[in-house]
Amino acid sequence: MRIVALAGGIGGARFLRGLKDVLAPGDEITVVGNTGDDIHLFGLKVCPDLDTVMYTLGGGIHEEQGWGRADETWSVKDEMKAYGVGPEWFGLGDRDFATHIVRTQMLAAGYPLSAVTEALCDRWQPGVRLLPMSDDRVETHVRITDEQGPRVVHFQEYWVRLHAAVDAEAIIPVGADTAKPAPGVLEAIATADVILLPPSNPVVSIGTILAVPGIRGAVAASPAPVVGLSPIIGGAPVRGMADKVLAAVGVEAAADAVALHYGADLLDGWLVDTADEALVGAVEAAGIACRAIPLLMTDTAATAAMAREALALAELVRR
Ligand code: FO1
Repeated sequence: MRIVALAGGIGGARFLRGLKDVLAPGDEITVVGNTGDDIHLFGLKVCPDLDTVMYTLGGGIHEEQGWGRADETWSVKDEMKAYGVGPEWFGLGDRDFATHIVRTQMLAAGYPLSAVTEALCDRWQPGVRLLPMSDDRVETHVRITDEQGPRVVHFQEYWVRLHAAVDAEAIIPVGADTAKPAPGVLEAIATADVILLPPSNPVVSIGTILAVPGIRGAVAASPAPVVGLSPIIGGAPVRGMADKVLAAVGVEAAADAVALHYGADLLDGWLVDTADEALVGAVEAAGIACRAIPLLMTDTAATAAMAREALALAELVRR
């Protein structure tokens, strides 16, 4: 079976780890990763979501944090600080720096991001084919108004430095409108047997992937069943601050609202948490098959059970 998953960072990566646990021999996973969170820092290209998937599936992730490397040290960051060079608010550790240096070197030598990602994955052997959504630069910016007045900040500044404490007024995936899907993305979607939307952020992760021209249409047109898992449980994000960016696109932080935001043209099936069982009817009324199951990724067994349910729902709704 060929499975395609569109994934953001921590939530997506953890779900994929559970999905890998329930694969049958011969099954293949292609992950289309969000690159809208990418940021250039210290002259280096940092791809947080691609790296989070690669490290999580490759065994190098800092488990508690969910991002960055296990057993990390911070000498370079400390030295930069001693020179007065920031930003201090973004945690790049020594081990992680090596990834960004290799990536930046290869990009400067002319390799596209997809080829660079493949080269990095040669080391980590994540057990999936990891494709960036695009080789073109896409950068999510967020419009806010704070004590400095109305302004636009990079998504990482909004998320990490400002902790999404101010309202996001607009989410702008800069460059998405002219970006092309990376090589292999549309082909993987067109030939998939199942397409999964993990419980990643529906706006700044999966929404950004779908904003690359051609990708949403390919998913909607694919004969494969498309099944998503709600990142919202009981009206609040499981982790992160998805409610803030949902508000910016006028979507309520509720499991049914997120399904309707994706739309019945895209989704065939939707999983909500048992806490949201009362919302199943509203999702089904919109033409999307819906089941309520435990959606907390508390450990690998719980996550594998979610993946199993997603694949079972896909079979049920197979077009
Ligand atoms: N998240 C944080 O909350 N603080 C950080 O300092 C931080 C640094 C960081 C460095 C590399 C990387 O790959 C990810 C990093 N993240 C950090 C996670 C990241 O900001 C977001 O969680 C994702 O972009 C959202 O998917």
